[in-house]
Amino acid sequence: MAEFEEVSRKSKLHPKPTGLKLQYGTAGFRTTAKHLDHVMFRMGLLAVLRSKKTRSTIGVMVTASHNPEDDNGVKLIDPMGEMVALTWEEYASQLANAEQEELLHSLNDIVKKETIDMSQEARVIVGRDTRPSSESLSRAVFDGVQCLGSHFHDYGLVTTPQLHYMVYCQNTQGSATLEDYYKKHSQAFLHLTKNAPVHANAQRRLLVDGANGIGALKLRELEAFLQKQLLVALFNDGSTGKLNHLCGADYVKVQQKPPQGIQMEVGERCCSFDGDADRIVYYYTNSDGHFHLLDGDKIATLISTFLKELITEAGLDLQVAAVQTAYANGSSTRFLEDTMKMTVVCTKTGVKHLHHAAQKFDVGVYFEANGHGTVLFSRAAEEQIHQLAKSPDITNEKKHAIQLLDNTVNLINQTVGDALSDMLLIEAVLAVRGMGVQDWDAMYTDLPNRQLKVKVADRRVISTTDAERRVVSPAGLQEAIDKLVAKYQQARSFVRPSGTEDVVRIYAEADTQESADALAHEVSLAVY
Ligand code: 16G
Ligand code: ZN
Repeated sequence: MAEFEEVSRKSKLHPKPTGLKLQYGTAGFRTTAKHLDHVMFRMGLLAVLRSKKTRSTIGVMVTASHNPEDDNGVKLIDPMGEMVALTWEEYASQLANAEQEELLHSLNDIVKKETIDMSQEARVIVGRDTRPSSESLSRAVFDGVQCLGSHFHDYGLVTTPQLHYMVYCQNTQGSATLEDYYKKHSQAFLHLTKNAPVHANAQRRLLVDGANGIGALKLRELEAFLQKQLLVALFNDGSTGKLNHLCGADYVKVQQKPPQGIQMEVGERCCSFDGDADRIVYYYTNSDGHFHLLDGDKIATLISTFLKELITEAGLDLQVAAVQTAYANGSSTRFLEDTMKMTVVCTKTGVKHLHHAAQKFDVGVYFEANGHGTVLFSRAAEEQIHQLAKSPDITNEKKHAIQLLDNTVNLINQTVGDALSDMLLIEAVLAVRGMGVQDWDAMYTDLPNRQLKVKVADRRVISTTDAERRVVSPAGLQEAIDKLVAKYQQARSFVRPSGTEDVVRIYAEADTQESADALAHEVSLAVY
């Protein structure tokens, strides 16, 4: 273990609090920033091993997304910009939880299990969000990488999806800059919006709540590439407010109300990012003061309808499917299946599950109701679109559709949900179709719904099946929920243990808000 001498020395500077156990959860490690220094150091080590194993660049993102400012977290990004493979999540937990004296043993164990050639070069890229703790925690990652004799590149402040994209570009094109990211997305946006009816140009004003986080900083950078074709009024830009505090996509979605710090006029289109800008939700208020939320389900509907129409107009034979979770509003599922005649798949919560399911289709549109999502095109579908867009012998009508489609592909960050690229895509679709936010909202009417969370002694006593829609244990709980649901019209409810917090989450929907609220409350009592 001579090659680990430096690890042994440096790890003493990043000591693990004895007995502390953390789990690589749905979106990596996430907890109070105070407990994460040793985890960061060790994720630096693990990223090097993963890089040697895959002979590719690996990403390490320091962020806790929508969590409070004092939390932090870290996740690893695999070679094609996707979430790290499942077995490596387990190694991550194993390495993070090894007591100080077991660290080298644990490291060696992974090297052996994966038959890693330690002489192989490694390359790790690192990014971080704007939390006060993120800078020093990312230095702990660098320490980990360096003491295995490897190189890292620090992208500094970036959104999570930007780092995913940088990993992808490094491994497919050999280089990756933020400027390339902005150029690619803005050019596709400008090409698409050139096709907008003239009156739609006047509507391209958008109010953005930056959650006082990294998304606000990066939106400012993106704006410089947009040639004033999108007029952004940015609120919660981090200059005064606290990250995610009373603002951001998660707050707006869960509270079903506007963020603080935004000044919205009736009918104005607004959106909120989350703390690392991988989620987005839209909203507006109508003339009688009602708040209307356009969440991930509405976004998926808008985008998949647009894609399906273009595919049909271009004469392509590609299957468009939508991937949702149990949180998807029942009305959205019905609209996609019954009106749009689309295949709809339901998976467990967590981006990786949706991403994998979406990969099975020519075009897979996946969105969580909370606003995290993107579109995946199979390699064959993408190739077909690019080829046809270049073909000289197609009718003008088809040509128009295929060029829109081609630019749409270029506008999408396929590695992961991306608030910036999703925002540009939504804005482009609305502009091209000459739609306002109310027209979009009118595609279907959401069923009233309510989310609650309850603290329980041990959330792991609840286990679920059928993409988290039914409880397996404790015995009797599902029957109790079924009975409660039966009391209401158009009702549905489920409970699931959170993958990011020590709570059990409850979702209920029904024909009226009163019923949805009452059902959620009654189900929460059944969980205790
Ligand atoms: C994480 C997930 C998100 C999921 C949420 C559920 C990623 C990148 N993020 O934020 O997709 O909706 O966890 O949280 O996978 P919960 O398990 O606490 O409800
Ligand atoms: Zn996030």
